[in-house]
Amino acid sequence: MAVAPIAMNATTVDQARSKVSPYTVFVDGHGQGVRQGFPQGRGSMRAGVVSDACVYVVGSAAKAYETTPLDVFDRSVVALPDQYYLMIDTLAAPESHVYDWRLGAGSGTDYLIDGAHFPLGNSRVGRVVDQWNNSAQLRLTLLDDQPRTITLAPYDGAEEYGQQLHVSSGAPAREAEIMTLLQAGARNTPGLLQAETLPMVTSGPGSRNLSISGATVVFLRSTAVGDWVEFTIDLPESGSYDVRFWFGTSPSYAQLRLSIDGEPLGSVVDTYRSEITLLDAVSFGSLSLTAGTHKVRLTVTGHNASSAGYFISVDAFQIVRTGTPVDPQPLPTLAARRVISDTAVGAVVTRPAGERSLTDVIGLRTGAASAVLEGVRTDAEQFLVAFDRGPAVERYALTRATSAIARARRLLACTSAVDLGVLHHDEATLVTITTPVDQAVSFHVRTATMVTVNGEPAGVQFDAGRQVLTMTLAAGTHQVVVT
Ligand SMILES: [Ca+2]
Repeated sequence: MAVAPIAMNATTVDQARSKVSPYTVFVDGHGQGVRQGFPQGRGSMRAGVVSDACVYVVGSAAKAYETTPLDVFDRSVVALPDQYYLMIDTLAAPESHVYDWRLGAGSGTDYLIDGAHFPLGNSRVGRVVDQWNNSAQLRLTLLDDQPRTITLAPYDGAEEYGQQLHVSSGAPAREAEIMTLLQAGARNTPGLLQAETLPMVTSGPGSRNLSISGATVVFLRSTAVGDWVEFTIDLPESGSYDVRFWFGTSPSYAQLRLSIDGEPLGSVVDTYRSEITLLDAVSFGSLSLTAGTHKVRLTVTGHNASSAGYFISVDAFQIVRTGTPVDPQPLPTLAARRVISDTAVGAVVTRPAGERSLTDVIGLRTGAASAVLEGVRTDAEQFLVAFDRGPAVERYALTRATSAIARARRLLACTSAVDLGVLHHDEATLVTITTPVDQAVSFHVRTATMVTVNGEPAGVQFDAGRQVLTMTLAAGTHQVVVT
């Protein structure tokens, strides 16, 4: 299903590639053309509404495939800048093909599919992919009607780039759509200390930093029972602390125990494994510590009968006040589903907002007629309405629209199509509006006592009963603040 075409100046796809997306769609296993005379890309990128409420961008690259030219390859991205992205890949071709969405997934991270850890080289049918490292987290939720096979594989021919996620469109077809919700955020483990960043001494053996599964670890070249490595830490306050460690494993690693300021804590840990990888977090229990400097020592106590040596490696450890969270703050849970009508395709996303939740209706018009979807009627090419309660909206955004009604509330009325984004804050309503001509524009705001346009006070009419603001604007883009 092709989305409605839009008319704007196209930039080169090289810009789209470098600024928007490390993601690519493969057609029957083939990527986009790269040889001389067939420049990579051959596409265009166009922007819709760009506002505090929403950003909408479309990239098109149907002719980028040298062996299998497509009729349509549009990638529409709707971003709620502070919340999430919705990405819709729309593909159509004269012949049937299998489409394979490939996401450059980096290296040294954890992957989960539908909440279960997922090893490199495996495939699984799933819906939600989580990707973590020590500082960031990314979640992809596939909103397609049918389940997708997801594969985590090395980056073909460029293994130094780490891994790729492949999402297959399934059986060959002339048309395909891959709709994905993306959430990103920080992933900071409370009280995490990277071993390689701490002051350190050993009982004699040399040490150096190594990379294991993408993590930097302190590797101790220990050779006998009793060898140790000791880190110095500084605690800001006295109290009870919980202690966890992350160790590397290998066929030549030792058994070790932890002591803090000379006092043993927890059990002996065997870091021998037949694989070189990282152990899951090892908990050593809790102890009372005073504010100030402490010595955290790992001592070799022996080795597994299968191990070839006494080496150890330490990735990181965590010392947090007992009773406080030990895991990173997870990404907010969003409920999302694909929705479709005769005139539009999109998604409904429910997201938490303080004590309540908001329901976002996001749509792309699919034909010449006005789009009708989930209580929204508009001639916009793309639309977003975030419903609060009943017809109340937290934000809305419309690309190239003259009219929009949501649950019987008038959102927009004008003569020439505008791009409009409206975000209601408690203190003010932030509006970005682009009009191609001088015209009067009427749009919904909750209240209006004072209005500025590009920082200057402006004369407006406000219909308090219908909550509609009317103002005359010159051609161009304007920042409107309503208080
Ligand atoms: Ca580390």
